[in-house]
Amino acid sequence: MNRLLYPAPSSNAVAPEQSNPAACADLPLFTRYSDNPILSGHDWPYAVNSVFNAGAVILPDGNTLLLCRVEDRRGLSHLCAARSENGIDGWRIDPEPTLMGNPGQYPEEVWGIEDPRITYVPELEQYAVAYTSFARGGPGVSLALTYDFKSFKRFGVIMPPEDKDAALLPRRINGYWALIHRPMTALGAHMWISYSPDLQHWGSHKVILQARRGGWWDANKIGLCSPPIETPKGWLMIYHGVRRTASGSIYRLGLALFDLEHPEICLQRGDSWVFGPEAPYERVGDVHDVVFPCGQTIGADGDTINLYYGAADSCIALATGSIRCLLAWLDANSSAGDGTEQ
Ligand code: BMA
Repeated sequence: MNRLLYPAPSSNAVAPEQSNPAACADLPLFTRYSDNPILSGHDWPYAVNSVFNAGAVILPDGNTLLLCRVEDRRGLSHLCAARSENGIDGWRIDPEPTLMGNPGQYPEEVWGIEDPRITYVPELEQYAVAYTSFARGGPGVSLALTYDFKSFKRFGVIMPPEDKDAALLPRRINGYWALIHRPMTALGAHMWISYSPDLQHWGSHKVILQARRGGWWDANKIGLCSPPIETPKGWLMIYHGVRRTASGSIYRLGLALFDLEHPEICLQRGDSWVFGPEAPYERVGDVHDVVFPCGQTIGADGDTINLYYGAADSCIALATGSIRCLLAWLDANSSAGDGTEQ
């Protein structure tokens, strides 16, 4: 059994030292929790279809909060918070939806809201939740701020359709807020960064990572998973690549590292995927062959990463790894630059 005991993680700081990077540069980089999945629709206090793709954060009291995407029995999604002391079990789930689409005021949310990414922003002393708002025009990116995951200040759509897979960086870059997102453009489905003075008005848009082409695992469509992790070597980003096959798409995860003060510059990009659907709950569900993290927490040691991911669009699972090992693996297994020359 690979059941792991977790200390209550208390900080999101990442330890600066790499003690023995070579010792952990091999796959697998993530270990699945033995009692996965940790949450599913059966756990919910009200009738739902499925629960998946959750944002994650450690609260000041040490509890882990997951802001889960819940698909109701009409097929529309909302967000619902679940809290746990150890981040594994004993989840206390809000008795009602925590954040619902509000199409009266925000018509872009008429078909629901999905896939939240949470960033704690020390300057604002609030959490920023970037989520997908879904309406006739397609998916767009919306933003809300909250102190407590009870009341939310909504900014409405900050990136118009078609756009999704967004997360805010936790601090300003050269005086501007920075958002990673994935617009669909004539160029394809690539990851971009945009900057804003006030979180409402966005510009200076730049592509930061392109989907590869041909037979690559991340050909044609990629997107950010959980929010970028600030490490001494750069912003570590876990991203998904979508491989289209004759029997459907396979969602797998890869790693890339970006410059700390110029996050549009990709320093390293892993060649192979580091995590993909293998377990039965990842392979079979409402959408087969999907692993889709929207959040992680960092352990008290500053190194352990607890990755929370939606599995097969049906449940939430947990896998753990080491940030030092992820960085060491990138050193040993990346193409120069952003890897799109291949
Ligand atoms: C993506 C997103 C995710 C979903 C995935 C697989 O485009 O919509 O919410 O988990 O597809 O269906």
